[in-house]
Amino acid sequence: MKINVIGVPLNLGCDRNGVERAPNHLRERGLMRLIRENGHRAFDLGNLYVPPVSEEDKYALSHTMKYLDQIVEVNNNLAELVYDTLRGGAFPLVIGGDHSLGLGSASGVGKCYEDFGIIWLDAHGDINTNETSPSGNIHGMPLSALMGMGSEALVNVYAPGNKVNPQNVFLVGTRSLDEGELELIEREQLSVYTMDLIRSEGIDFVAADIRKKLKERKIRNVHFSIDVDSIDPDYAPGTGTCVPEGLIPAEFMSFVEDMLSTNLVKSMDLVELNPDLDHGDKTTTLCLDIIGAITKHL
Ligand SMILES: [Mn+2]
Repeated sequence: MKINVIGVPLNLGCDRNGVERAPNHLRERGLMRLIRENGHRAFDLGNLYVPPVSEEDKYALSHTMKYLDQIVEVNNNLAELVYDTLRGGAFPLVIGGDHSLGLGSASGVGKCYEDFGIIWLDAHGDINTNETSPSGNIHGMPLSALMGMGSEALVNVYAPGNKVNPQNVFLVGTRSLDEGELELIEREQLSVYTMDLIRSEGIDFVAADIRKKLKERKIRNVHFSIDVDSIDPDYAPGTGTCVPEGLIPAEFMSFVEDMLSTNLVKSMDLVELNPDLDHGDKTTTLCLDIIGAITKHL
């Protein structure tokens, strides 16, 4: 398969330094070689440009969303690059950077496949809006914006209006939700597979249920967005918003392989690795293992 690696050195969505170093950090530890060893034609498209901005301008455009202007700009460019990659018959592998980039990558997928679904593997919901977000950090808002909720500036990135039907969204590994997010889940009847559910029913049950729903809803294309914080902090400490009681790596890998075995996954994000917060190279090594496992099954 032809794989285009797209680096997004974006930290404005989490408002914390370090995560922007992840794409190059992974490259320096053999990212491209690893993908090619699994038999793919892999191209490194480099890093997207992130406009410089001073901290005192973080609320320049909005008093509820930090760095709105810059994040919209980066996501608009990312969407186009993902769209072009798909149109060119390649698989976009987007390396973050913070999770606000999910808005751009899934928007690019949505232009290519109108009826696509999203699997969001994450400790958090990332479905706050600018009105419900306790922090104003946009990395907590991309998934609601993709469903057409919240700030118009985010909803209308790349193309006007919502990009994905809430029925086609699957949250997995969830264990930290804000009040507004809980309300949105209830209102939209979102498919949420919490850690509590995974602990009681097992990760294989969750994967089977998602496969069933993908089939029932006739979803033939999936964007798979992976936040490193879905994994338990004992194994993946190098990320900005750790939440205890996460997936152990074996469960994580099993779920990822199960989803890839559907052959419906057309693009992926791997986000929120922060080398500055890592214990040695523990989380980086795990991320490389994950990318190895992903590309083995593509
Ligand atoms: Mn996230």
